[in-house]
Amino acid sequence: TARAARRELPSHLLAARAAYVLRGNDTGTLVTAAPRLYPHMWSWDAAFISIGLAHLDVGRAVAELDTLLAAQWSGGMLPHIVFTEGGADEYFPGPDRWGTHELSRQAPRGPLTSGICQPPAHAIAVGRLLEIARRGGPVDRATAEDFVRRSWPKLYAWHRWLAEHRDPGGDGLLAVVHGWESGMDNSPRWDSAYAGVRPGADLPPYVRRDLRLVADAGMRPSDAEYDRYLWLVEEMRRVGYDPDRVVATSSFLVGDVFLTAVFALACDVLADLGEEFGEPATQVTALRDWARRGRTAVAATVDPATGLARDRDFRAGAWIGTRTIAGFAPLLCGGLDRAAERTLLSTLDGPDWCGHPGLLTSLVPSTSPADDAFRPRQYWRGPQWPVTGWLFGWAFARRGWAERAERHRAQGLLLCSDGAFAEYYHPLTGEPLGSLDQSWTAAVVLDWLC
Ligand code: 9YW
Repeated sequence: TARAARRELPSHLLAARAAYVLRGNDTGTLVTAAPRLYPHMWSWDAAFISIGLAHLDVGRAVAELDTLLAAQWSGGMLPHIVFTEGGADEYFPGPDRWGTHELSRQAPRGPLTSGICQPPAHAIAVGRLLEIARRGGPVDRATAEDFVRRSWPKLYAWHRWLAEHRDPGGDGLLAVVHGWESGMDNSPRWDSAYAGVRPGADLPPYVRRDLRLVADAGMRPSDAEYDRYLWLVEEMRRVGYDPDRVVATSSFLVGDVFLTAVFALACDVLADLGEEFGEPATQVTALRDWARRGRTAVAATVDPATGLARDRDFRAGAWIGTRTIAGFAPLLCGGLDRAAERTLLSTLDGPDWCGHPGLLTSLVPSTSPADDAFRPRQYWRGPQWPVTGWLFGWAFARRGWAERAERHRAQGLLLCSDGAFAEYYHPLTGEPLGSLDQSWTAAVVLDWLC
């Protein structure tokens, strides 16, 4: 069987190897997302990576988030990529193509960054980091507590930016202006919205670099997809990355139910930290309010026919009903009534999802194995991603579903026990896919193990 063919490392070797991966990808001030494919810092990767680092060295974990926060735009946005100097030629689109430092007054002049954002998992990471540090000695504890005080206002500004500039419907469903912002780059969630993006004849030419670095181009997005990705960047350049003009002009504007759920969760975590650390009551109240609005908005997207949450294409004025992992967003943040939540949980456990008879492990696949859009080897079109597995497991524990969280952790460890720390895995065979030695995979494995 597929399982018998897989090597399974014992826990202590797996942990040692995970630590080695994080060490190997560490440039000193940041851990690159992956050794070759992604030689920079990605925003939500940095959040998960800091959780893994906290198990090894709390000071280093704090430094990771400090590096990201140092790249925060003056308006509050945390950029989706912080570019390392050395890696600039290795990855496309790099800082020249984004040109944020030349085109936007809000962008930092150094380090250079991209001009979009990613899901706000950072407060979740800070909360977890503090928890881990408090299990250590007084120095770890003081380091983490000092960091919470230092980072809280910046994280608050980041959340406020999302609430103020990314809620075009005014109901709490936060929008992305690029599939990259969702963190699920080529998910079939975005296919219909991308179909409405028409790259102009004046799209400046470019050369992809990612294809040289994966064994099989079929695991990566297609060229037609890349043209659209780059066209959206071009549109943003033309309005100087002004947040409201971007929302007004982008040919891609989609209410992202998964990002909104992460936001709602992160707002609550940040509010909890704010209460504990005596941050301004008005700001704590604002966070609670955004969390509530987010949860309500997520619940309101649920398709009465399937029970799954949906994204909202604001340009087309249409719901997006593709069966992807985002359909389970309400399980992350709550907000459903009991009956609806029970239905969604049984869908999750059922044969179209985690209970699919062909799956090697029961982590949530990125796309339903029962859907026509399912491609088991292709990126966000079917593979299981350890990092989203961690997020669901953590949320289940927070929601009080201890047994479900524990099952999730065991299944995640089983998937990752080959020690390859792949970016994503074939859900039917467990074959490691995409980049190997991916930092956030190593990080979540460390957290699962410790
Ligand atoms: C790209 C770094 C990033 C993740 C995203 C993932 C992928 C980058 O890698 O996107 O160039 O395709 O989709 O979520 O942050 O790990």
